[in-house]
Amino acid sequence: MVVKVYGSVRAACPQRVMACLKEFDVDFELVNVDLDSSEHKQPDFLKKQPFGQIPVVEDGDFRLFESRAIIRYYATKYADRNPELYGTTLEEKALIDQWLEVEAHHFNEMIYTIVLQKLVIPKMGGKTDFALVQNSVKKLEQVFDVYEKQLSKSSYLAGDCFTLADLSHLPGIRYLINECELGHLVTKKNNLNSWWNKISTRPAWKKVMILME
Ligand SMILES: N[C@@H](CCC(=O)N[C@@H](CS)C(=O)NCC(=O)O)C(=O)O
Repeated sequence: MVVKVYGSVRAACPQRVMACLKEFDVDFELVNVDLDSSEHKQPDFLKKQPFGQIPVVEDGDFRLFESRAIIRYYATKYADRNPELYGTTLEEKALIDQWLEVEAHHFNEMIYTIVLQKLVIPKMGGKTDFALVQNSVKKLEQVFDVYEKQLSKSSYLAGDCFTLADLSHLPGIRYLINECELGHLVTKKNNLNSWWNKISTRPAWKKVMILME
């Protein structure tokens, strides 16, 4: 049965899920949810996701929301297809979870503010708060200092192979580089830049980028 992903191909959180499904070679159908017309706030959609956000997946009778919960679910369900992605020992899994939490609680907040201020608010006719953007950029640079140091010790965030922790960063960094003109935050750091070049050229992520086009 084909997995249904309710979302939008341009939105970061559904992209996280799609990248994961592609890594595990899971067939899915993207069911477009039109954010511009607030389809995600309508009663029918709120039955699937009570917070009115994308993505949601439906896999047969099973329904799940929260993109990071979804990627953990599929990495566990299809672990035999790619065991490294979510680790094989308790410690490997714990380190991947640690960096997934860093992504969710340190990195994502800054990306969210920058994208909101630089892209979403102007699109809705509002004005960018440049002081807020600058503040978020400063905090993001501090987060990237930590990443740079970590990536001097291992090729990927949670060790020497690509895992969910790296995958989870793909949509946010793409926004930073391709849509927010802040690519220099990545390119000026050697380890961070070579990590980005490795993770963003994975076939699974390239397939998500093709869907976007
Ligand atoms: N923690 C949630 C966040 C979901 C989220 O923020 N989705 C965005 C798109 S990337 C959205 O639905 N934005 C519209 C809104 O919040 O009204 C997840 O990871 O699934």
